[in-house]
Amino acid sequence: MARTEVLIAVIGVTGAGKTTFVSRATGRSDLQVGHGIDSCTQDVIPVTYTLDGRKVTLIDTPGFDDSERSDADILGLVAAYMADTYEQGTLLTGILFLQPINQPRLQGSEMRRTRLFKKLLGENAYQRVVIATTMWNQLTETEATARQNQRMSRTDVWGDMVARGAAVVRHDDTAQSAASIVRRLASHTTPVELQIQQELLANGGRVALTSAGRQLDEDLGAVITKLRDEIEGLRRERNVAAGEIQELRDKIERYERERQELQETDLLTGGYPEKYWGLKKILVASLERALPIAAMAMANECIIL
Ligand SMILES: Nc1nc2c(ncn2[C@@H]2O[C@H](COP(=O)(O)OP(=O)(O)OP(=O)(O)O)[C@@H](O)[C@H]2O)c(=O)[nH]1
Ligand SMILES: [Mg+2]
Repeated sequence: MARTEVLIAVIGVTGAGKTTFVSRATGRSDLQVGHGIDSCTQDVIPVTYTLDGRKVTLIDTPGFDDSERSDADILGLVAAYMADTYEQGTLLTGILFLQPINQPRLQGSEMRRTRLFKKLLGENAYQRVVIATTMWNQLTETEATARQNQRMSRTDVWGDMVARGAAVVRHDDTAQSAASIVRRLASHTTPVELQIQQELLANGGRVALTSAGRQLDEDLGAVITKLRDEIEGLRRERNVAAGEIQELRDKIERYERERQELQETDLLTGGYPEKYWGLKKILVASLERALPIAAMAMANECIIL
């Protein structure tokens, strides 16, 4: 028998069209859609509606690559929400990953964020992922199709997810298109656990110890090294404005702060914004209950090994 309740996480970079999708699907016109270059959604926002007689909740999330907040902070927010719902036994039915197709080319930042999403999800969840491309009306059909195919054919972009059952579909920004995507995600009858949910439980709430946390730390380290190399290169040149080097130093400082922040994001004991204390409390209670079970599971794994 089909489960009656459907829970779908909507993820993707800032400006991908996540809130617009939720608005199209639910028919709600009061959701805050972004205008201009600044990021819009600042929190994890579940929106519930009814589709084909079933209760469906779409979880809108703040996009990575935010203009105001670091990726570490966003990862912490998403992780806290996922840990909380996991604790309540409310598992996801599927994940909708939105990707704007009007990016000029496959940039490093898109590759980094895609990698981060994969680590958040874990390979076992790929079959529950629908990758929907947005912004088709911003470029020609041929060009958009070519960009989508390129991403599907490369294993370091979506290829590995597709090989494990992820679907790639075009979303043309209409209510019909949104409904057909939600139906596809809702067709599964069993819930799915995300890697980050399992890992947070196993690591006592330390985001930095999850695969996504490690990936983000590695990426930040690589960006800092690149910036340092750039400074070295500039130093060797003549007539370089001091301001140029200072700008790079400021960037390094910002990324180092972000890295530090990531290390400190602990959903159990501290370093987390006050407004999530409620979530923390729930998580502490859940861990107290779940840790013996997790320990047993790990012991079983050792025996199998
Ligand atoms: N052309 C086109 N524009 C879109 C589409 N989806 C969203 N937009 C526009 O893109 C802008 C950003 O959309 P949002 O829905 O706020 O994006 P978001 O992913 O929620 O962004 P954050 O909340 O910052 O993470 C808005 O101006 C939307 O009107 C689409 O499919 N096609
Ligand atoms: Mg939004």
